[in-house]
Amino acid sequence: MNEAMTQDTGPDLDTAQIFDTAQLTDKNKVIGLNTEDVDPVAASPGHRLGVPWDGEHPNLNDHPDQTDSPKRSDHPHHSEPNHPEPDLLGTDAGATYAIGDVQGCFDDLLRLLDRLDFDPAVDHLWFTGDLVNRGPNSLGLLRFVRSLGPAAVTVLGNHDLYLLAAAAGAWSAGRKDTLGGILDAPDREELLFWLRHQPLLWHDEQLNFVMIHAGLPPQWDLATAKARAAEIESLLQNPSHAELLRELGPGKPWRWRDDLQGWDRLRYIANCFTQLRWCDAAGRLDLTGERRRLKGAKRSLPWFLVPGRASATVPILFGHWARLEREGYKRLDRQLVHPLDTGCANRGHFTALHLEKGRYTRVRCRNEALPWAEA
Ligand SMILES: [Mn+2]
Repeated sequence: MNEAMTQDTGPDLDTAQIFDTAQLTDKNKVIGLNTEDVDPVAASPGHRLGVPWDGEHPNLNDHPDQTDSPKRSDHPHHSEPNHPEPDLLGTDAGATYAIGDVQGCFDDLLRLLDRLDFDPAVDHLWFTGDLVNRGPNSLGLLRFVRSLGPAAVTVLGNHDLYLLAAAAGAWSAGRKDTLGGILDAPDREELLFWLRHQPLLWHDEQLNFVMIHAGLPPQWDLATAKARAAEIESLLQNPSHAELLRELGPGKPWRWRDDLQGWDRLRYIANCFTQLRWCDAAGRLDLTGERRRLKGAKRSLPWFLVPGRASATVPILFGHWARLEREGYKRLDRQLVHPLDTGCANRGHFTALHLEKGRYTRVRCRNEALPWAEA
């Protein structure tokens, strides 16, 4: 893996220069909350989750969170929910929330879960990948998601692969990376083992959703995508996974062929699942977006808008593209795609989608623990 792999997430702020990642394991050292803001009545973030909390927490009212409930007509696949509405007799089977890229923003995630009234005994969380890096507490986040056991599902993103590659000695972290807390942790091996056993693609037939981190090339239908994901997953779960991680990265081949072999084949597959945003009608990956000004079939489109996309019949949840709204792509529910990365690590929002109800919830992120965060 090379340095260029870290250049895909836009205008990230430089954090590593100004704070020590070793501090990130100690919440008390790095959260400078104003105790005057503390509302002792409000439940503390994580109170239902068994998450250790130090008694201080942000005022939950000083930033207007928003709940966005689109019309049912925007959600054709939700017109008849697969699960009944919660009743008053306590027989609710629980909710499934799909959540965009967390990137180590653990405190913000806890505030979101508190707002959702998440109950790990009955509810489920799906994460679109990139659990780690750039945010202030990747270690706490990773421990938390792992501790949820079957209540949580995550797919692997490019930053998750960077972490695995760094741990395997196949990649050197750059100055924007905040992975030191995990790499230095006493339980790092358990965490890394758990992480590299997570899938690249998740499909729930009952809920009728597929989740990936980045994208799919137009030639792959769901069955093909599952088979391609399994090729990488089986190697990642192999003790010799370091060799794979050394070969991955945003390089050639750009175009899929069924007869691709070896590292080229695996690199293309991994780039689709963890890096892809733009591609052309032939499935030629455009990992920089630079070719989008070309005409005709060579003009890049967001992967989900390529005509004839073989995966167009299944609802897809994905992350990785925090600037998608700013690129002008909104309300993609009719295309059956649900982008959920809204830039938490860059002072954006967290977005959660209640899969059974088709309801979006957004919480503004604060990154209180980052010294460069605005007051
Ligand atoms: Mn990503």
